[in-house]
Amino acid sequence: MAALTAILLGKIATDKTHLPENLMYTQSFNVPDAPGGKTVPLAPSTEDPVLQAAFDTRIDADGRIEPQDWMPDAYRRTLVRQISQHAHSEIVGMLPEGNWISRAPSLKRKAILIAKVQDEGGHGLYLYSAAETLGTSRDQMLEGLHSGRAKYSSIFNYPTLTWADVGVIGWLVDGAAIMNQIPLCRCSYGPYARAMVRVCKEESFHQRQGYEALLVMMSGTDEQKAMVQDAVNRWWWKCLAMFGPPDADSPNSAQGMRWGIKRVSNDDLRQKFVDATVPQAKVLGVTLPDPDLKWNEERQHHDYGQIDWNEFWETVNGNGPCNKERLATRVKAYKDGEWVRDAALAHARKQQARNMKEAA
Ligand code: FAQ
Repeated sequence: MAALTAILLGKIATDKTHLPENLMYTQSFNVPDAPGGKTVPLAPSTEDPVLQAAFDTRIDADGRIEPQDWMPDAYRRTLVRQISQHAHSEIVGMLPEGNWISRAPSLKRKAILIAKVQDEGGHGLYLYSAAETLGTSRDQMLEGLHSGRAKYSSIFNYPTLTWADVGVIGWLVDGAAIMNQIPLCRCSYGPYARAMVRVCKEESFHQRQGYEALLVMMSGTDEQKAMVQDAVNRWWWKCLAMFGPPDADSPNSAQGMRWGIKRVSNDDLRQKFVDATVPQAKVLGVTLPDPDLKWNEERQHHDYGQIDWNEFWETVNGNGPCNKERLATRVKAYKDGEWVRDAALAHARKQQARNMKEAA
């Protein structure tokens, strides 16, 4: 148990598991850009050539773009798309785990879960704020979500059937989210990059709490162990799909990487996630449900089996098991909160009028 605790704290590797230092938790996964990662030619631009050249120079020098800076329309649109989808994922992502707050097995677990779900709401707020700096309003973004036009992460359209699902979401879903988001801390758009620093710190804690909850269950009864294994079986492939389609089928990747918005490709992040998770599963004592999963000495990576991309696209396009329920819950929450928003606005208007009167 002492060794497990040490691993959990991310401090040491054990002889038994050969976990390299810091491999357990992914706060440290700041991946250098692949050499040649910027070889994609610039898309032909219809923008002002002088402004465009200054923008390109800044991007090539790995500089940051800030809200007041000139930027091509396509760059702005890509950021609004990605950041708003990311924000939607955070607030829809509150729902599967929120479902277990009233049924958490102890006061301690309930308090942790409430804090985690609240953190996810906070991440949504930082991200909506970052997207607003690009000139889009929160109402516009929420309208996109509520009408089904905007996407959010596929992973949140699956049900949380048992308490073990909550632990597995922390371990694997937050784990995959961190793997994807650490490189976003170096995104070329300043407000997004800065929001991600705090988000990643919190997500790392989320992952640890999920893993710790699973470790406790895996030292329990046979039923508890079976419950964890069942949850891992149901979530594993969905987590691999979270990273998005294979690079060859990813229409946005090349340009996103050229602009320094994405830093690491969908497939490379997925591979990193698999490589990091295999030793964690071993420590936990669960089997990852993939008969093709094995270490490839030549590639120095794990090989893994085929992801069901048909299922992924069905889910992304609104036909997953919980899509309708998730969207209906968000729409209802928005409607139910209308009087709070109205009251807050009325209060702000009154305060502003009072301040103006005092200043006059
Ligand atoms: N689900 O060309 P690409 C979290 C769409 S936060 C649904 O590769 P891109 C925290 C994609 O939007 C999880 N749709 O696109 C948490 C595009 O459609 P579009 C969310 C997906 O943008 C934990 C189309 O497929 N994280 O978990 C998915 O270059 C626990 C083609 O794809 C982020 O949003 C998917 N999985 O790369 C909360 C991170 N994958 O827009 C609660 C930021 C792809 O053209 C509990 N986002 N699509 O109509 C990103 O890094 C990128 O946007 C990717 C997609 C990697 C998600």
